[in-house]
Amino acid sequence: MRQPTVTILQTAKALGAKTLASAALYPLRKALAEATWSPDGCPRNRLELARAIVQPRRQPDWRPFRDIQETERDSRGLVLRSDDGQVSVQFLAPDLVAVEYRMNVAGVATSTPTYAVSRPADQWPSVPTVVTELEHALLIQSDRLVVGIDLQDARLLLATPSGTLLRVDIDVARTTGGAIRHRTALAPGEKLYGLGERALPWNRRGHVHRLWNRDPAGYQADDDPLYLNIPTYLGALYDDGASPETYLVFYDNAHDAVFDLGATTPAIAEHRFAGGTLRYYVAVGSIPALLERYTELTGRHPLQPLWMLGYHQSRWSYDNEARVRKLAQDLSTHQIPCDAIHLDIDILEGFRSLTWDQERFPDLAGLATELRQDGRRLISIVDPGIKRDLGYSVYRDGLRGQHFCTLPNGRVFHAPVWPGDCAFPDFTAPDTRAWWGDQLRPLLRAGIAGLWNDVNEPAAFAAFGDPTLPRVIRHSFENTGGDHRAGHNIYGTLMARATREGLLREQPESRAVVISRAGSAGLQRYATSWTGDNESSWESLALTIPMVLGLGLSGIGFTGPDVGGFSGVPDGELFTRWVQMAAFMPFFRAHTAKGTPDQEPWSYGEPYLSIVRRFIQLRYELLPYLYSAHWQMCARGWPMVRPLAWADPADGLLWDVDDAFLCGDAFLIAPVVEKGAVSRSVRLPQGPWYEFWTNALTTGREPVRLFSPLETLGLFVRAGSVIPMGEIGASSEKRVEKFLRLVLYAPLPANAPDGLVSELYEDAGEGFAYRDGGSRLSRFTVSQEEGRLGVSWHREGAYVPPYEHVELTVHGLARAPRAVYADGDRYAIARIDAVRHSVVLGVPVFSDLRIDL
Ligand code: MIG
Repeated sequence: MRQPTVTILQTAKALGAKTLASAALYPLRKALAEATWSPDGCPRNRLELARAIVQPRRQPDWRPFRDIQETERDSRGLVLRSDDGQVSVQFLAPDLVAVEYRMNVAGVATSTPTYAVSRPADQWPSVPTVVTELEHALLIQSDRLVVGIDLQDARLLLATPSGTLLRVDIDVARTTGGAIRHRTALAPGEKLYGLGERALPWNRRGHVHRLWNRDPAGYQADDDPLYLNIPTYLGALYDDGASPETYLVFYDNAHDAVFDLGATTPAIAEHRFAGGTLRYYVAVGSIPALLERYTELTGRHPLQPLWMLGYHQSRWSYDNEARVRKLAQDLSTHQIPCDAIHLDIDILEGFRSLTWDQERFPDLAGLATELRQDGRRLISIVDPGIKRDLGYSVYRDGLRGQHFCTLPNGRVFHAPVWPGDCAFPDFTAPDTRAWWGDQLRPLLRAGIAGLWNDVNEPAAFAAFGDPTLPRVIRHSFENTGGDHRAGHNIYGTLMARATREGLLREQPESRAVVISRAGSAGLQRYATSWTGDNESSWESLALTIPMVLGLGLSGIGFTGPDVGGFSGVPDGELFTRWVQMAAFMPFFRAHTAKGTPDQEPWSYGEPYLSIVRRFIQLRYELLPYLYSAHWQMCARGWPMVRPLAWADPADGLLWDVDDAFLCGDAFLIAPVVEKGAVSRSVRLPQGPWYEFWTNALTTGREPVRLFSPLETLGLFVRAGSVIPMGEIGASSEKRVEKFLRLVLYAPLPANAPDGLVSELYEDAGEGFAYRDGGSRLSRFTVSQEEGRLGVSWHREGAYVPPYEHVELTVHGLARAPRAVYADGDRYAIARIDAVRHSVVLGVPVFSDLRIDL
């Protein structure tokens, strides 16, 4: 039996008969709304209405786009015109091109504003290109990309200057209804990655993907779609032996879409959109370069406060003050570091969003202050649906200000969610976003430090069918007008935007913490996310890796799973394995459904508690490293959780690994994802790599079997890395930063990675002083010559950290060093660990370190 059913039944009791009845009726109400209004928002007559109900969907009749009659060169590329419309090719950078087909379709509005792109074409520097005219074709090229255009059927191909074909069109077509289809040819060895959050293997080729945000009410492997869909994917054209050519394509169209990536026909990728414009971007380059470009276009995560990287404890729900206090007490008793406690919907007054129950939380502000003494913060859930209740000020106010989504006749539309019938703010309206931000004030003034945006697909309770708003619902689109077909997928993104903007207005000194379940391309500018209602099962644990990888390759780098699983009950072993893995993912939160037993680190007794504590502590020791990896994400769009192929793209076998991942530049995590298993095998990228617990060395590019009993996690460190570490504390704020710990993994003479650079980013961990020089970037370069190991430490930026000394550990030395010099002065070795070939010593902050062997 599927476990989510249990959850629904359990929660049904809490809902009451009225909401249940309205969920049962909702699919009919929705169908009726959709049939009553034609796509352009006009009421239908009775005959049409009858037809629309009886025959809701006609088969689309695709018409290809063809025959270009006129070409016009402009500063970035070309515009080509035909009777069917026009095509433009614009270079934004030598390695990034935008292609747009504007197809004439009578009576169909084809464009709504883009909410994905944050840097439009006119904000990119111009790119020198060369155009070559051939008989029935044109070539336009930069020094990185060639676009070829067939003038007869208006098809494109994209290639590298050396002739590798990246994307080859089969055709571009549309229907009279305004649907679009773009088909491209797939090469035999081509692999495809991304598309946001999917319960599918990491390589998306061979699957049909729907891009329509959906609350699946619990999901398992292969369920599609889920909450957060992104029309972006990365292609790797692997040709035995060499590094593959990699490209990224992003379709800037948030309509309902289906991407059939070689499922129906292995050699064809078919991209169908229910409406909008066919505008896509293609970039070429290495994986890191592609993510840099993609996030230059659609934006990056803003820096999170350091405490967001701490451990979060959640459940549905810690539903009264005494329970939250008890939790905080338990965290202290069991010495579990923790930075945030989450409050779920049971804190609300009758499920009214943005409120809290005064009886169960009589002094929320007092509670928040009390928790802060240990450096712990409260995060509160905020749902978009506003209960239909004239006695509830948010509803009254929203009605008065016309902030809710309406039917084409202007009437506010209501759909059932937790509180019963709800109205939905229209976040595509600028004044509604501002209004929403103001509604957050009471929660923020009560000391809530972060907001968790749930059910913003948006989800509605429907006994069957698509559990969301009808497609005819009207949206403002910055006052240009449009409907839910275009407004659905961006709903979560814009709710997150309104939330972030509200937070920044109310607390201009704090980095706004927003966690959003749903979203679309560009969500990363406003929020972090998590992988929704997973299951307490080993399958679900394993699925976390491809899900987080896929999100990261789609620009959403700050995510993580409900640790332990949301629905169902993990045993101590499963919970422990989950903690171990998620300790290396950006969002590290234990969470579980209503009605399940306690799912806290101490819920399983020993030996689990000690192991779990050790890993949460390790997370805190690694905060300087993790914060730096998170900074790379914010500065360059590199996700913290990366595929193994990132480190060694030339190794073709790594492109299929989705049961291991990299965390930042230095760590590789190969967790056990099978019940009872104490070992597993993994193929490492080119090394050498140190096994973390033993310092045993592995060269990489061959499968290794690793012994991983429950006390350990498969964890490797890249040779030549310098890992910055700190101390453990009750929370990130309570750590003592008397000195920095630098852990150096010596490169090996055999294949010393030449000039491998490790980065350490530091700032105050909160606030915006980093924007005015209040940050510091350190670069460590390790070099090795005969009998000598050198570390150079280059620092940039004015931030002054609280320490002056460094505790340096060097692993992997063949023998005890003869002498160690920091900036010319000799320092004594404090400890030698002969088993792990390590030495430890204290040195001041240095620029040059020399170890004589
Ligand atoms: O309809 O707020 O994914 O984390 O605990 C379910 C209750 C609503 C879904 C979220 C989950 C949360 C739950 N929510």
